[in-house]
Amino acid sequence: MKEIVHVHIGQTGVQIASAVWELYCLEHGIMPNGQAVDRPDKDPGSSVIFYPTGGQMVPRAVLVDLEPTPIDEIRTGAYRRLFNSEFMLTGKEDAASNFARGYYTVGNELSGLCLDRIRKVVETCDSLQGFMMFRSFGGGTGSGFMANIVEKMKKDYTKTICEFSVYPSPRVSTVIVEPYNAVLTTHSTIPNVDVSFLFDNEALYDICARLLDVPNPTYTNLNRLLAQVVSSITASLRFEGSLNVDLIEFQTNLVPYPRIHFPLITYAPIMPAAKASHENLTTGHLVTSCFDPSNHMIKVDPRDGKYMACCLLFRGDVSPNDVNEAVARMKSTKSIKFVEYSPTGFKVGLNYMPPSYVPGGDLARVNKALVMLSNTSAITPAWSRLNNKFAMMFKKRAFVHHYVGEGMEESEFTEAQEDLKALEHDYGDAVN
Ligand SMILES: Nc1nc2c(ncn2[C@@H]2O[C@H](COP(=O)(O)OP(=O)(O)OP(=O)(O)O)[C@@H](O)[C@H]2O)c(=O)[nH]1
Ligand SMILES: [Mg+2]
Repeated sequence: MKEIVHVHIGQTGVQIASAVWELYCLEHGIMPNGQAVDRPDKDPGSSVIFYPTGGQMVPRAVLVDLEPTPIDEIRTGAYRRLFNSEFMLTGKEDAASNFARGYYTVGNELSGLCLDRIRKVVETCDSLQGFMMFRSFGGGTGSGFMANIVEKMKKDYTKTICEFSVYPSPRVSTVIVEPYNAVLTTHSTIPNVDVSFLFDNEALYDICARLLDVPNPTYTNLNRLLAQVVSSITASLRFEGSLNVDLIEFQTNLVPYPRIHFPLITYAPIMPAAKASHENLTTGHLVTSCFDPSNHMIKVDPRDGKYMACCLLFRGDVSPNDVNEAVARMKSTKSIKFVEYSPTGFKVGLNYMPPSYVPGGDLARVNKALVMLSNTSAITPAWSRLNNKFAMMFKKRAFVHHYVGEGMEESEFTEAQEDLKALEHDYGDAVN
């Protein structure tokens, strides 16, 4: 089994860790104190993400935040004995929503220690497959510190680096300078990250309100939904299946050009806990739902673009015949356009392990699920939205002095702006 190391950065990264590791523990029969219900050798897949020590299973994970509050919640919460305290790092003050503080000043002080702890977790692995990083684009730590760390990790390791990032929502945003942070971090991380999965909080809020009957979702609601997606992506690395897809295969299939590495995520079924027993869920229904924009984790319309690649990762009670039929039906749908150089386009993964139900969670208990990862130019408007917001503020040089005061040159803003404009064009070139 090839291991993966999770790295959770800033408030978003750390709070997502709570949801993701709660789910991983449920899936692998590990109690909040790290004790396995069964002997670990009965579940070899657990070693992909946990390592055994002193009679308990410990996450192969580093949690780091420049301020203590989010990690202190874990240190005092139900899962306080699960994580190795050495792998939970906190500083004294946050990056105050400022990329430059996360990258240069405050962040740079903690980066050496953080890389050392990542190295220690890597040393628990026999055959490292790659890293999964979690953070927001909008926070100073998520944007700046992540950029700092990942730049150094790229020099130290040759393994795949995937990221799960919260993209600033068009409307639901708590930080004015998020477009700056998002553009600066994308410019800085794009050469160092292999695959980036983006989640837009507004899309997640909408899904909770419309599909899950949670009209006023909290971060916990959003993060639990997000955790099911993450789990479905890593399920094929942890559980048996007839067609398992590993990290390198994701990268090979999803990323036709190095910079075009931001697949769109959709998940199905998204239905409330109360509805489960009334629904007869078919494989065809899962596939159709995944092409429905209302299940997208980022606000874009797939009909606006062309697909370059599409991975369908099924889990649970799904037969290859049903999958073939459903995929053939989708291929003949006129509204789904693929680029000419990728006419077949679909990569399928089949894993036997159904999703786990989280007690008290919003999602229904189901026997099958599908996560679709599609590289499509329909994501371009999401970049344009961000670039326009950046341009509006930068034209007036609004808030720029906060960044310059933390050691950044104004020219970095211009470079980042040009790079992200170029990304919009790259998408156009990739599909035409
Ligand atoms: N999905 C989700 N989004 C979050 C969560 N916490 C914060 N956000 C979003 O993340 C952005 C703010 O970034 P944070 O992650 O709080 O910032 P940080 O990385 O800790 O950086 P600083 O606090 O500025 O040092 C805003 O867009 C929030 O809406 C969370 O638990 N889940
Ligand atoms: Mg913070």
